[in-house]
Amino acid sequence: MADVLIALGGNVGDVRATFQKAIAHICGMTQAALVARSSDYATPPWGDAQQATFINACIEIETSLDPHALMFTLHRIEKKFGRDRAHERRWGPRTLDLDLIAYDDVRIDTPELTLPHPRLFERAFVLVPLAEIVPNRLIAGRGIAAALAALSTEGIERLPDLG
Ligand code: PH2
Ligand code: MG
Ligand code: MG
Repeated sequence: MADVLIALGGNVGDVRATFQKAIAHICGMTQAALVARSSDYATPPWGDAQQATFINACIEIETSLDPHALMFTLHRIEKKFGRDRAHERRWGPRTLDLDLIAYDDVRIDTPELTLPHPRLFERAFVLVPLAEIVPNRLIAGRGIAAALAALSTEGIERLPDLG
């Protein structure tokens, strides 16, 4: 079984409800066990400021799917929740974004998939939820808390559990 970190994001629709359902689909469709789930966070939009606040979270799963099969399944789940890759703009609004952040300590560099995620260490909206669930995990030899210390977390707000 591989230990996998996945980042969830979205800013269209009832994103927190989408996350709950998407996590169930991820576990069901990838024969995965959910090891940890972060809180949901409201985060200022990154890359393109002219859009609604995002919700972000991270999960840790254990799965036997290989990285490409897992990525393909995550794309299918995005589509199921209304994601339309053909008509969206880069860094723009979306219902659901599922990013493969790390897959054990595997390194992959292909046009379809780069592991670990190439922009992970630039994004507080990924590192804050990751720090909550895997504070001591090293990714590409870097600690999450140390990477986070170099970034601004201004405007990132942990949301109360949905109950
Ligand atoms: N995703 C984007 C663009 N900008 N900003 C935040 N805060 N969170 C995201 O998940 C995000 C973003 C496109 O994938
Ligand atoms: Mg993303
Ligand atoms: Mg993505």
